[in-house]
Amino acid sequence: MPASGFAHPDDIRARFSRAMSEMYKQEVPLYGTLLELVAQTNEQVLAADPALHERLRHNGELERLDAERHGAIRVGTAQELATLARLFAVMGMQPVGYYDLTPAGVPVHSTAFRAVHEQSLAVSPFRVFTSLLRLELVDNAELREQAAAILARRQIFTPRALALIEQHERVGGLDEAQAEEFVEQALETFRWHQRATVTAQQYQQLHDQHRLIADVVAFKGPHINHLTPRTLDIDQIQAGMPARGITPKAVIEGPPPRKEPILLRQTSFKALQERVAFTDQAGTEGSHTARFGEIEQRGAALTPKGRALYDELLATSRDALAGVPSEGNAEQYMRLLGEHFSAFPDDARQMREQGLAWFRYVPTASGLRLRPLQGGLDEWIAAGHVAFEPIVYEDFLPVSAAGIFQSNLGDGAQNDYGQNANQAQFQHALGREVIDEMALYDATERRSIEACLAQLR
Ligand code: OOG
Ligand code: NI
Repeated sequence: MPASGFAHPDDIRARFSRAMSEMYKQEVPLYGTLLELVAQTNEQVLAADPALHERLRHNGELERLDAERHGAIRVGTAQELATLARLFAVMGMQPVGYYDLTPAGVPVHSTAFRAVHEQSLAVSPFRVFTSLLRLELVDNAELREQAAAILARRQIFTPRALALIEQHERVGGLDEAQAEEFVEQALETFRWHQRATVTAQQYQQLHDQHRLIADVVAFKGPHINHLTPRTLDIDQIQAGMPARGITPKAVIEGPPPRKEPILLRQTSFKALQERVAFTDQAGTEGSHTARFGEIEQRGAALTPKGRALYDELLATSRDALAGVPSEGNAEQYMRLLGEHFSAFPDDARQMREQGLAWFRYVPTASGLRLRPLQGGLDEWIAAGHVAFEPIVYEDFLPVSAAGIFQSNLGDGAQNDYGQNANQAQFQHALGREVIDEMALYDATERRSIEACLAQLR
């Protein structure tokens, strides 16, 4: 807890995510259209399911239902990544997990900056999927050096943002006025710039190497490339996008629809072609395609055992589909997913008994009435004195992230970077280790068990 007089990091994060949403709606009007569709669909789902409505109201989730759950950026250098880590720390966000995107032909590796404690997540779950370009994987030495030189010249943070980060580190927090200024200044790093920093020809060379490289290198900063609200029915939105003039990606990433949702399901609209000005042009004669909108629906966080089963079932579903999921085989892919995932129990009790998911435990009214109780958790659950519900998954999925990248980078040229995970190198750039997400779910589950024991024994 910060000392009194400091703005709470959770509040700074909540404010920042609202400011980001306002900015992005203005920058990408089609994203505003997606938000309308999400709000309307959520309303319909709630009207048709009073029990769900009541549960969300009870959990305090109703008010922030439509708020963004995540965004994504891509940076070019170790220094940029390390400074971002310091910037996100002001908002109580830490790097969780390591994602290698090279198997998908995308020359980046990534982490998710997010809150780590369930109480902070309840205030604002906003997270930023952050990728670092891996120029070392580009085999054209001349282009590699040119890109590195261009990146070395840019400063993606405002002087005031840097000063406020230092202030936060020096004294351990920011007061109200500083926090407000911090949100304004931090936002500048994520703003879109129509003016590129390279000539049309340089852009073309970077683009020919990989569209992602052009996106990272040719601009003043790591513009936010999408934001992602939460939906209560992702299948309905996927089906409803075309009627609103929104072109969805071919398939929803992640597990198939289930009664008891697991992990993360995501879909997006395809990136828009936008006008840009290169340095050797007077007007905006150029164009660039990078920014889009996404939606997500989250379910249970899985234990290592549950995650291994998920990975296996996803891999066998994909193997059974000849080729990658696309418009042409979308229906077949969804059918295969459904078939293969019948091997994953679709029931919280079974998932718990088989150790497939993480759970939060709470004493029931009968447990509280009859305390002090003898015995332990399993007996109390059997007797109805303790209830449990899955802990929500707060992270990302590498295969899904690859699908999102590919749909917005264009399905065209596939590069081959082999399998090239290098977590040590990523952490060296970041200036610290990433947190293991499983340890966080384990700690959240343990805290809820300890609270039950303390209340009921
Ligand atoms: C990030 C793509 C990954 C997700 O939700 O899995 C992602 C990017 O395009 O920069 O956002
Ligand atoms: Ni995303």
